[in-house]
Amino acid sequence: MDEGTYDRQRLGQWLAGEARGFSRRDLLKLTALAGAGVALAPTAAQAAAAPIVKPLPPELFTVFGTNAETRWSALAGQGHLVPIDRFFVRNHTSTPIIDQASWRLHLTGAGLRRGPVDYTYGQLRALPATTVTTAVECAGNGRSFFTTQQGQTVSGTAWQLGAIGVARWRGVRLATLLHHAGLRPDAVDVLPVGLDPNYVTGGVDLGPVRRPLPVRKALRDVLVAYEMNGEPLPPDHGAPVRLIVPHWIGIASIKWLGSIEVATEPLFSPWNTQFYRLFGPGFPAEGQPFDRQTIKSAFELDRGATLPAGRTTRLTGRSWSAAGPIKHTDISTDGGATWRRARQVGPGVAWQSWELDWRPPAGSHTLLARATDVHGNTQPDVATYNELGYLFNAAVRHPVVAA
Ligand SMILES: Nc1nc2c(c(=O)[nH]1)N[C@H]1C(S)=C(S)[C@@H](COP(=O)(O)O)O[C@H]1N2
Ligand SMILES: [Mo]
Repeated sequence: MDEGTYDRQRLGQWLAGEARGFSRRDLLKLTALAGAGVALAPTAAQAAAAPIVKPLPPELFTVFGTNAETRWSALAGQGHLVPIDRFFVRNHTSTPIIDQASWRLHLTGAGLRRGPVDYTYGQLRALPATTVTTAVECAGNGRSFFTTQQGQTVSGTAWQLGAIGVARWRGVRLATLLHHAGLRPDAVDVLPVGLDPNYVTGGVDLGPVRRPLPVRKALRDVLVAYEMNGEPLPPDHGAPVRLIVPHWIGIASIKWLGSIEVATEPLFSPWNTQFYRLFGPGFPAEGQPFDRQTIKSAFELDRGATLPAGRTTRLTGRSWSAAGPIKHTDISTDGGATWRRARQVGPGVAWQSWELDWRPPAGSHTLLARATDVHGNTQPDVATYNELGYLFNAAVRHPVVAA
């Protein structure tokens, strides 16, 4: 069964009340509360903590409240991986500091024959390790372009294109832990739960950040990760241990992992019902579920950057697709009137770097990059509108000035 089919089946179960965790009635109740304007003060933990621990110098990051996106100009001249000092951070509340020595990962639930099981950090480290180079990308990456490029109103963090990073993650396959704990054949969903403060929004405490995923995906390629780019996972990226769910939207990759429930019935949380569904014209009233990221490209340049007029400049950037490797990227330097194919450089793992030489005449110019992956997915001119501004995949108009 493919991911889309499973999501549709699960949606049917949710609508029929055959699911646990966060029911359709919970959602309706919440929506009514929010409409009544009930407000909750942030908890002491939320109010006191600095949302992000690492330095966020303005040449590397643009900060939005508890979140920080990478400036694409900060990736020029960098290698294939995004160094930790410039990797974007998306926090619903704030980065918790967790004591590695007393930390445990609890595996629980009716889907385990030998559960519940607790793992210490040392026990995880002693299990066979796997390394994977993959992206973490927020579902809302590129969201601001729904408004600035398409004139549409969306809610959520107004990311440009910097809510993505590619790193080398090392850890234990979730499959190894599930089999060790005696995964039952009738297990269907797993629910990873974060140890950061509860998320409070619209006057309601939604509990800890958590989002279920099907056992099928959990067994395929999900990593319980304790290293990032060869270093112990840093606090902002989930220390001591986070999930890495390749190709899926960033919210699947739960940071500060505390427990994983393995259930024999479909599970729901606000993060696969109220959020991270597609709402709006053309979508079902209850929202269309989705899990995978899409296809995008970005120039390693600030928007509005100044380039030397009449001199050859090497334009560089990267393209990526959650569906598979990038086949080619076409570049326009005249607002989409004409296109030239970029030269691909370096490995095409998780994303593909490219470059193109260009001698701009003096004046204002609009650059565009349009990627195509090996399955023929390509970036459209217009992304499909949805109220929460997810999955922006259109080619982004990038203004520069030559002087
Ligand atoms: N526990 C927990 N996990 C979380 C989040 C969070 O706020 N709390 N944010 C999610 C979202 S929305 C994204 S996009 C990624 C971001 O990972 P990063 O901050 O390491 O870049 O983490 C995900 N995992
Ligand atoms: Mo996200």
